[in-house]
Amino acid sequence: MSLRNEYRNPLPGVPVVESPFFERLFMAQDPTPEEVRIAQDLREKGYAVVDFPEPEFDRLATEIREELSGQYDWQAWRAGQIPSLRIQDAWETNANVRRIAANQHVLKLLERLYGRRAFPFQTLNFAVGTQQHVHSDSVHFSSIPERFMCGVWVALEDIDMDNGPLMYYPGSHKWPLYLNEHIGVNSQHLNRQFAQYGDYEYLWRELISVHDVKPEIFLAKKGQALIWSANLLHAGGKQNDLNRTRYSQVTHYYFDDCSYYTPLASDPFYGNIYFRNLMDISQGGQVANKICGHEVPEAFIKVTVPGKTARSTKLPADFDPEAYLALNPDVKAANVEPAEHYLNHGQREGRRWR
Ligand SMILES: O=C(O)CCC(=O)C(=O)O
Ligand SMILES: [Fe+2]
Repeated sequence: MSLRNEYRNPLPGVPVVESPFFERLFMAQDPTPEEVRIAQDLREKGYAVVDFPEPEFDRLATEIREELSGQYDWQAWRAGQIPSLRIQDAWETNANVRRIAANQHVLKLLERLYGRRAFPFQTLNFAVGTQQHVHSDSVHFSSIPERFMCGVWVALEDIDMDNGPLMYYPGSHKWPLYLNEHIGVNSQHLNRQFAQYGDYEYLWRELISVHDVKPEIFLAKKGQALIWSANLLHAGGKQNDLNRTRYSQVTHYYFDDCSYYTPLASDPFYGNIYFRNLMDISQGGQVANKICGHEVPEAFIKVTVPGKTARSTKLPADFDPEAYLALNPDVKAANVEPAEHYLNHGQREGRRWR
């Protein structure tokens, strides 16, 4: 009987690579020296660099660049009107993008690192640097139990200091997940979605400063990939040369048997959970939200849709339908019942009624 069968993991809800029982759990799988190196890098630094395990990578990279280049708005980018050029979920129409996202060696590796089956759920294809502010993906994509998410970023051409390299802060993945309640925001009372994002950016800058961590820069060669942990702080470096491209693909992965949600728009103990309705890119089909082997009841997912609890079901005592329509000409033009509109939409949108 193998060690794996004898040892009962006391924390199955913590990714193996981030578990206090890592040594025992990971080693029981008889990893190769390369797998041990990757696991230790992820555990200690929050990222690991690998050669993308696809023998035809060069051909795929060239084809993806050719196939997608016409879909970007180069004019707006060169005019400085948009911060980057990206296509979300190109896997839906592009077989090469899908093939990279669903690479079997990557999926197998992630399964061994995390202790659960991995599945790709989103792709982003960039033509230039993202120049994204430093951030943790955990405010966008998180899971219960937490940290069962990772990104795999791969260079579709050589990257240097002038075409917006990826940057990251080693060790920052070990910090707690700081969510709405920690930054003192109830997302249901913001006047627009994600309005608190600037508060997160301020927090991340302050954390970097107080921990005195220095960024590392990934000067990737075509075909080199970087796996990052859910909570690793990372950013897109400045693109100094606007005439250059920086073709890259990011695939975001989740793991089986979790609930998947967006913390930015969730305040669970206030009754709002932005559950995600995911597609498994590798196998097709929807992925159910689960907790410890049980599907989250549909009724719970419905009733916790953000926006519901912040709504009052009563009209203000002095609500005047005529005044409401006069103050909101678009509502009037839509020819809807004013009181109903106010209760279902207007109050959340912060519309005036007097
Ligand atoms: O490619 C980059 O510069 C950053 C991408 C990123 O942050 C992400 O996809 O999560
Ligand atoms: Fe990110």
